[in-house]
Amino acid sequence: MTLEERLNGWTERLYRKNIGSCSGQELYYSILNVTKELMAEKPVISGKKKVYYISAEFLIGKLLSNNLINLQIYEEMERILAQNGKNLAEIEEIEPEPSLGNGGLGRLAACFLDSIATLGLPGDGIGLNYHFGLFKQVFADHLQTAEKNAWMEQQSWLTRTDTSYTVMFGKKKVKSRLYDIDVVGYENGINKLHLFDIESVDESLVKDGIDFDKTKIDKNLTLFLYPDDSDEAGNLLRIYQQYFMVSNGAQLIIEELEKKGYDLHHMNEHAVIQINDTHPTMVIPELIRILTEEKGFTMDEAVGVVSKTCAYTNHTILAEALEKWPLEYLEKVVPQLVPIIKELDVRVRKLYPDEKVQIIDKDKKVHMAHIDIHYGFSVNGVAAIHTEILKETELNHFYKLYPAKFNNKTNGITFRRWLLSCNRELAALLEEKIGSGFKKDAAELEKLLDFQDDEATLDGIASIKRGKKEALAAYIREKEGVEINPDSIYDIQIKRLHEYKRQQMNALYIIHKYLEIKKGKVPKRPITFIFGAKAAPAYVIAQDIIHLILVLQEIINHDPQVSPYMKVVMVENYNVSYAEKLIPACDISEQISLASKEASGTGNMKFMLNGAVTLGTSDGANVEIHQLVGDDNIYIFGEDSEAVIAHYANQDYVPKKYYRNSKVIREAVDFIVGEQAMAVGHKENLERLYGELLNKDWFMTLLDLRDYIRVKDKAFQDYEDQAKWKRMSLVNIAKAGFFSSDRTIAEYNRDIWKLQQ
Ligand code: 26Q
Repeated sequence: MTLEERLNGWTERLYRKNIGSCSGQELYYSILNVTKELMAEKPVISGKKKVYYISAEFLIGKLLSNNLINLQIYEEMERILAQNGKNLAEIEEIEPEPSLGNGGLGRLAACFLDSIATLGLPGDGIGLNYHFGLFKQVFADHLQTAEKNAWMEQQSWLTRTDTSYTVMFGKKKVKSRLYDIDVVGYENGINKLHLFDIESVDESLVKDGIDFDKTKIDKNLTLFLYPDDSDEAGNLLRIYQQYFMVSNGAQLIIEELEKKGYDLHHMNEHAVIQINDTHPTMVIPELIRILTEEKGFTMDEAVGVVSKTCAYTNHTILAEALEKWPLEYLEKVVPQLVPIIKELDVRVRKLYPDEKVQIIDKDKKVHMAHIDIHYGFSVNGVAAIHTEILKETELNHFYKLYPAKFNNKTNGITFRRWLLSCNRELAALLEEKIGSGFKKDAAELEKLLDFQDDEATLDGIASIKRGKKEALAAYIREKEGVEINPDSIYDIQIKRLHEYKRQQMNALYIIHKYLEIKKGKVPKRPITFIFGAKAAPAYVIAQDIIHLILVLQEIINHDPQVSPYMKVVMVENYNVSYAEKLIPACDISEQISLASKEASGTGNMKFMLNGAVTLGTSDGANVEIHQLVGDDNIYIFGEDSEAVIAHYANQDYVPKKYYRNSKVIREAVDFIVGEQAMAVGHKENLERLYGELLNKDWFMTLLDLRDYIRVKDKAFQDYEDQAKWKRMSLVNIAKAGFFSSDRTIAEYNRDIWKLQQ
């Protein structure tokens, strides 16, 4: 049967219509069903050993375009629709975006699933099916408000399975239900994303906004993803969610091993469990509990084999983000794990007296990362500098105990989504110039370097960028009601809102530029400053920073003297789909975290791949981008991680000193509580932010502000040398191959998983 016949079959079956008479919505469901059917016909990837990637977050984004690309039927589908007067790109818009992640860590998990399947490695994801995912962001009165994001529909990529397990919370019993999403590799077979849910979940518990009764675990367990990116303390519900995830995961893994007839004593020869940050850490004591209580293992045997099966990835060095749960919380939620955790603690104490490496500390808090490090066989960081900091500073005590466990796996991104799908025009140009090999081997992008002096290629890339900037302007006009100028420079910072990422520093630059223009110093070319960011609702200063940016947007865009030269837009509800529109249109990629604080960053890689130039600190993967493209093709500023770590150690950073010593800084900071801002914004938010910057500034905004202004101005100036800029853009694309998640996953497999191919 041809693809067109299949599609017609579905439109007839579902709606008694042919393709041409269907609405967009009807076509979306029909194509969804065709695609699911085609995926079901693909072979499941199998082998002697399989990786289970357990993660509280899988930020998968919309799936239609990607699945069509990986099945290699995108063009054909596009043609069939066009012949019937329909547009595939428009139909893609209809798909709701599942928001099953906060940001980087969740998106990384999704990129990894794509690459695992593409490399033909047996590997499934295990996570939770949050009904409302992360909150939907709505701006009102220049403030962020949160609403539920109902993304699940009758027909979707989820397939309900017959699998159901019992999960015990002490004496309380909950029944789970497994939903699966097929993950199809590029020109390869199928793996699964297993998302567990509860049968008894009750969506009506959620009334206004995102508030709900936190006590009814059997009804609320999978309603929301905890809307927190590493800042606020967790609560009992989060522990319930975590245990529910790992208990189901452990049962699924053991069941699969037993079905295949494997001896659980050799579990490590057939399964490897990659623990994505500490959120799934309880899988370790849970497996030990099952093996000892139900499978007749001695404690030594269970601890031995589980330790050979589990591997841990660390995504942060922020102390406040390292999970520590009070033992009494665990006693309340999962009393059955407490004796196991205590036993694991006793074993550590017997070997190592050092208080810093204990599992249960003197305040009776359980350090989840410590369980992973003692009872896993691998500990990896996510960028070279991050792993070095873990080894030398944050986890140095552990590194001394287990040097061989530590390894680096620099993050990556799937080029199927972040090039082939979101920038089809650029992908086509690349194919024309360097052939199609880069689609399977991203390192081949380097062939583009042969074209650095080729005008046609340089102009081709520039004109694609221009087209994407126009498309973004149209989209922003429609969604945000803001007019932006495609002739302006697009300067973009999109990522979760956090003080360490320093959106506030970017805002201070914007104030500085505004004041300059007011004084008559106008930029050669207009600049558009674009932000996208959600803030954890309980993270007060983050809310204040969003408020400031929205206030600046209001003031600047409505100032007739200034708005021809600069505009500010903070897009509402930034998510994966928005990123797919923003990234191809970007000229300058803002990666300005305080050095040592951003473990890796992955947006930086997506921008580079799409021809943007990075303006960044020597932090995370920026360091590796810098090494790859060289000094001439990146803008690096600010103090480096060693200097920053020394400031913390010596406690010698005093923001007021920088404020006093620089008129530029003073004017920018004072603007926050000046008449103009106060007239538009809220006194409470603005004053609190002002006070924070002057008196605390834990993430050292003022430390780097002057250098940031200097280097950013230089970047804007360089943009006027278009010959130079176009070459920079090309070099960035050519050097991005290293950041393919196919490379990252090949390294995980080579060094940690050791699956056969
Ligand atoms: C912890 C405790 C209680 C509640 C929530 C949390 C929590 C939730 C989410 C802690 C951390 C996260 C997410 C972290 C994250 O996204 N980290 C990012 O991971 C990326 C992939 O490795 C890196 O590129 C980023 O640098 C890192 O910030």
